Amino acid sequence: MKLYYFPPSPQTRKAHAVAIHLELPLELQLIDLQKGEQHTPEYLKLNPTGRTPVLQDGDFILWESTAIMQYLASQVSNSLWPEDMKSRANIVRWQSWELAHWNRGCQPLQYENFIKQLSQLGDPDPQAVQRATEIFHKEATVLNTYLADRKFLVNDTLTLADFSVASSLTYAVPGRFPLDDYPHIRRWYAQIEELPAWQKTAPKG
Ligand SMILES: N[C@@H](CCC(=O)N[C@@H](CS)C(=O)NCC(=O)O)C(=O)O
Repeated sequence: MKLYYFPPSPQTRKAHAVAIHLELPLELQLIDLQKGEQHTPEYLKLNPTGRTPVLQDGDFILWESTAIMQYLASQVSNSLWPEDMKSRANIVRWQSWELAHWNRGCQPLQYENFIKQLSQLGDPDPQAVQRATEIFHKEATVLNTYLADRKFLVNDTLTLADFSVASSLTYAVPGRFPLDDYPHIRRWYAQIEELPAWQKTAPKG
């Protein structure tokens, strides 16, 4: 299997981390978003949305990080993606929440407070930061409360749900995410940061 990836991307990170955690052999092909390689005709044939990651398994092409994580984790029996329906539905619930809601707070904070400065695109837009901060607090309150009496998100063991929700926190420090009031999120995320697969996929520099 081959993963078309951009290592600094949180969406890439969660798929790549799952493969490393499960020790699945993966060929890696860099798609440099900074050079616009996601827009080449060859790449758009693989993913018409022009985004990373993409997984190729023979003739089978898959885009969208959540689908890729589930496909990777279905290759071998494991507790990240357990067999029973209720556990799987619970995992998909958190993966859906991450992309639909959590990421809507995290991604703009990451962009405004960190990426813009890194790419010399100007100062953060205060209105965009305020909007993202409001969304962040609303969703962080949900996550923090849920984690208050849980070690991990599903079945009190590490699952795909944790990799998904954690990926949005990749740039929490340089993106100045307001996490001070969310001790359960910080405690939970500290455990994820201990994982070798998370450390191996941390953005460089
Ligand atoms: N929903 C998609 C989002 C993928 C995504 O937004 N990838 C970003 C990097 S984090 C990307 O490739 N952006 C390139 C672009 O939009 O031109 C997924 O989960 O795979």
